Amino acid sequence: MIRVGVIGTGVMGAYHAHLLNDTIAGAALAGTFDIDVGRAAEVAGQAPGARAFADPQELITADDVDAVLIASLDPTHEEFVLACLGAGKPVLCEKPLAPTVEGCQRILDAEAALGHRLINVGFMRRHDPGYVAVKTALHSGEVGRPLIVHNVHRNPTNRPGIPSTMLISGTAVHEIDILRWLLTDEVTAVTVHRPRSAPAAGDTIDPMLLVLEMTSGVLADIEVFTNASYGYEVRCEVVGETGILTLDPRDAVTTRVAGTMQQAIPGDWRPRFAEAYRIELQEWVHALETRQPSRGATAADGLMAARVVEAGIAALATGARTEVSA
Ligand code: ISE
Repeated sequence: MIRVGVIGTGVMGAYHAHLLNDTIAGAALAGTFDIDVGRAAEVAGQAPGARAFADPQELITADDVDAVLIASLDPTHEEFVLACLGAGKPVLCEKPLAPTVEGCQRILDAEAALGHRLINVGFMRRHDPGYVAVKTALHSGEVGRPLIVHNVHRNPTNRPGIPSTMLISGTAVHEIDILRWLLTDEVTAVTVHRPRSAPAAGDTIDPMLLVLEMTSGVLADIEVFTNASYGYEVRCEVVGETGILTLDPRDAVTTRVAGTMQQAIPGDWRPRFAEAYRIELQEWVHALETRQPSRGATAADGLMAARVVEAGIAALATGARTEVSA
């Protein structure tokens, strides 16, 4: 049984805590920490045997915590991941690994100095059955080599006043990671185009369109629109030399009724990626139980994503094509 401590019990931390308690075989929720003490206690209170810690370092070093899941605010990730490495505890950190390239590099160096892998980054789409099927089909060669990848990432609403850079660091970062993984390729340069913004976006630049150049010569575009009103939607289409691969919505049922053809659209990412989150956690726990490396994203993947995000943020500010730092 892997006893997991969860740091940060906001939306995602509480979601993971419930999965660990109810669904994941071989795991138990051992404890929680949150700056909102009441919230940490509430989440721990739903799992028999779990307790709320008053101090995150205490949770990380506790004898009855075997592994740590970090879902706290982005700027806290580096400190907590480094503390996990210091305590020799495996850690699954929600994206981003750290908000800056330098922070990710410090983490990578600390893990390398330990000599064995302890870090996983929560890029859950790598575990989504739909994305896995697209990757399998692509690598089977049935559509030839990839030429272009179109991506769409839409949320119904975003927090008012959110910095425009967050559309790259918090939203497009999922596509950035999935493109690297899907194509087994690296991003070399980013350009960000900004159309007229939606009124609902206020002062935020939203939507925006990123164009990513890959080492192989593949071009990828990512539409990010976080105030799209109508629902949560993620799309991916790979244009190959001899055919097209399209990611289909999860569990889609089309209803034909009263002269219409309809499909429900989820309100946020949790129903869309429920299976991805479950598989991600289950595989992480299984890998820890069997002492095997898990196939989730590594600290190096977290660093590569941060480099592309950094280039994207610079490209947004200048409007220029920006090369990704090596
Ligand atoms: C959110 O920040 C996430 O990280 C989710 O995974 C993503 O799918 C969602 O669109 C983002 O807003």
